[in-house]
Amino acid sequence: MEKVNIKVDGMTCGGCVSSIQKALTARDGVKDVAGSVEDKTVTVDFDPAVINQMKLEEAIEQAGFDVIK
Ligand code: 9UX
Repeated sequence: MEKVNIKVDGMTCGGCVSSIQKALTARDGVKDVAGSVEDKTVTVDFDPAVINQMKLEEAIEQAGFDVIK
């Protein structure tokens, strides 16, 4: 398993965090997702043999949020 912190813009309440968690955990290879509105960060535990950071970021953007590069 590998862990990444992804900076995300547009999360303004806990519901946003839930949406992102739902969008990411629906993907194969994603084990755990934690988000912080205060830190504008999403922490993802994933299996790098199955999914990569670029795909995680795509899923966040498809859920309607902006990834800060
Ligand atoms: Mo809160 Mo986020 O009402 O998409 S859920 S701002």
